[in-house]
Amino acid sequence: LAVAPVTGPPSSVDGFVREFLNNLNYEQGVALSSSSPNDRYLALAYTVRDYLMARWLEDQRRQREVQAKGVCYLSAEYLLGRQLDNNLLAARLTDIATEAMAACGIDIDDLRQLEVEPGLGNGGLGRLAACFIDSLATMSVPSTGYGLRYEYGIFRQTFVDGEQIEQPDAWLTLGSPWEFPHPEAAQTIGFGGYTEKYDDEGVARSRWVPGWTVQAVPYNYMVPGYHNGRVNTLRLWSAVASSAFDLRIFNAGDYAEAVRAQTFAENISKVLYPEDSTPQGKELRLQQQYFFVAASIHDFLEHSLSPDFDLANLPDRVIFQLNDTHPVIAVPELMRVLVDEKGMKWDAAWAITQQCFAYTCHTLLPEALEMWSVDLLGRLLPRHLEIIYRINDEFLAAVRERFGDDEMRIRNMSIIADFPERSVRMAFLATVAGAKVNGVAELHSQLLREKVLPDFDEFYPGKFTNVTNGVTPRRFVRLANPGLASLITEALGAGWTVDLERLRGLEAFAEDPEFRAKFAEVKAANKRRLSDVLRTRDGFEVSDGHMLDVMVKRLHEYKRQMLKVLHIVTLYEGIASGRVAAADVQPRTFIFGAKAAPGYVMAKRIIHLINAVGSVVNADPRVEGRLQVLFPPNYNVTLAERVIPAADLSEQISLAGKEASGTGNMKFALSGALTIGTDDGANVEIRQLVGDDNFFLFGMTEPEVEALWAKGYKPSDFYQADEGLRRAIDLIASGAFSGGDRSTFEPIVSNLLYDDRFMVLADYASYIAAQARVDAAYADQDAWTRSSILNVARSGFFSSDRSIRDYIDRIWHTPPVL
Ligand code: 26V
Repeated sequence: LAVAPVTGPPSSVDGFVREFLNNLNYEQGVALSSSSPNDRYLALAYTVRDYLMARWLEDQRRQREVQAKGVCYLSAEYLLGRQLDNNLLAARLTDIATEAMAACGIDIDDLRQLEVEPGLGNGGLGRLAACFIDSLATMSVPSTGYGLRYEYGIFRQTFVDGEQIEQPDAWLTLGSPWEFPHPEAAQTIGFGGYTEKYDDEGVARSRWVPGWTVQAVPYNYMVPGYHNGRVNTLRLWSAVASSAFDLRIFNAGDYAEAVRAQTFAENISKVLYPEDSTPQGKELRLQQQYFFVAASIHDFLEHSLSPDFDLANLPDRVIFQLNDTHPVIAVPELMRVLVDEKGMKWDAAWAITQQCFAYTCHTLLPEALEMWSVDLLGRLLPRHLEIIYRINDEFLAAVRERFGDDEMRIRNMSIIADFPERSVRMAFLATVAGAKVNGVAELHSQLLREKVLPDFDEFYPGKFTNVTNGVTPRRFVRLANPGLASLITEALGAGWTVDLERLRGLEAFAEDPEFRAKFAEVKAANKRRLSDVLRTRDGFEVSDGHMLDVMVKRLHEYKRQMLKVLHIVTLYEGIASGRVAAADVQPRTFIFGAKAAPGYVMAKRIIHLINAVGSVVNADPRVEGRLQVLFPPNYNVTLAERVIPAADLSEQISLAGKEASGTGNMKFALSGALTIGTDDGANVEIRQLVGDDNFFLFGMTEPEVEALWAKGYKPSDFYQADEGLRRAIDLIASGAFSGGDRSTFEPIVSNLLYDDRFMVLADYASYIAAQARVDAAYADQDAWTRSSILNVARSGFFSSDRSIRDYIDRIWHTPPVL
């Protein structure tokens, strides 16, 4: 195999300039003098690519040759963020590229701004996948990320009169320099049709005859490790019709009909699902899931194994990690391939399959646990349904053998649910098939075992484990927080980027006034940077001297943005009513970032309310500018990278037991923000590590939540009992934030008073008290800075490198290949 020579990073600015001009001339077909900013951005991206290419080709060759066990990470979402800076950093090209651009009269910052981030994910789950592939590459673990190349990623959010409007995210329009299409490596994916039994030289066998097929075309993305010369691959699949159009129909003049099949097929990778509320939507989503996992499994078997490989040894070569239930249809697909196509005996195939999969659960909310109706599955994937039935029959037989005919238990454990309609519980299927099942934070893993899947935990001792989430320090410290990164390097030397526990060394510096001053200056500079971004992006002015109180995450009732709103309204009401002098209020800017699923009506109302409260509070002269509410639209990874480093206070206020982990919470702690949070998800571990003195804890614990439900929760009792709460809710109900119209936010108010599934009112008093402690603490800036430094120093545990190490030790057993 011919491989380009492995070159190191270019040692000279000249070399980079030459390569850049080459790309501008020969790839973009323009001269520097007549090039557009986009031409220049693309040429720069191509140049960075070129320097990574030799390493990439070499690593692809090695992964095939070394035959080590590797990870196939199967995820429907990768929320990558911008690539240029990340790839420059990984390849040690940042300085050279900056100088080279300057030599061409270009400010590299202007080009950075042009990159449209690939928003191929909804939130934490997709961003986690992106952090994990970064760590896998940095730690030299043989691995491939597999997913879907959505033509439209997460919608672009705008506000019209304070209400969310969704626009399609056409991220590919101006060219996508980071991807490499490989149409020659396309896989054919079947759907529909029927199954049949046939006689194969005396052996009774089954096979699937699909009714229609789609081509899956892979697009490869480089995933460079940090400073280690490794480049892994992210492979995203795009759907292309098996035949472009029907020439007979076309010639007869019905052009729309002639391309109908094409449109239908290509819809599969058209758009990322922000929800799944319609039946048609559901079917398309199942198509997406099967499409990408089938393509990925076939791809792995075809390209990563030698032709004479004995499939009995498959578990020595691969672990397929299921990122939530979205890829779980991979389980019957591998069984189908092994049994129907490779002619393996069922029991042997099942033994292999059970060693080749592991499952990560990312939620506890029952409505988020996927179920597929048997009717739909049977129509779309008839053979897979048969296989699932057999897996279930054998599993339930084993349960019977162990526990007797305990029908209640059998019904509770069945992969097939009978109510409300007959359907497949994908989380159960993943649990039965997976070698390991993990939750994403200690508390979540414990609740998963004890509350969601207790029968399975009993039946499969040792199957359940925890891997607490993490975030990549490359993107979220080095790139997003360069000031802090330099300060840390100055204090501790350079190794911390790949060994984040070294941040512990900062503890001593927390006692050094000079260091504290420098640290505070970094935070101030980050606030100015954010302020610049919000000014150009949204026309906002961030006031000097304000505490930045930030809540950024998807809009969901369980995350309780409403609790934050009630806090703001309480502060505002105090001033507006004249009971509190504005001068006595700690100046704060509240920043929200949140997208609501387009069909999630209550979430969209809450967005409307936040904007409405902001309009009133920001414009009321009585507030004297001491409270400010900013809600920049379209929160995404790019904005997160500016907002998080500037934050003073991190809002992590979900109802205990509802947030599986959270990962934003970790990014904030690593940026020196102090957390106000409940005892939920990874907050628990953050607080244990940073210490109670450096964390504002409030709210009920998970057992207290359970006890209150058991006793009977009446939110109106809390409303009656708390004057501040009453005033805040009454002000919203009065129409004060809706031009006097009482109906606009009435559904929010009555939901809180009469339903309040997430116990906002029950935690209100405790939250307000904690916020008072925040105010008091912030008044002593030097002490706050000390706490802030300790947050950074003690958060090294939350590196995604540590998460990956845990996956390797507890689940994958795939040592790095150096
Ligand atoms: C999905 C759905 C879909 C249907 C409607 C309600 C609903 C609610 C939540 C979800 C989230 C599903 C999976 C997910 O994104 N989980 C997030 O995963 C992160 C990474 O592990 C974790 O930090 C977050 O706590 C968790 O919510």
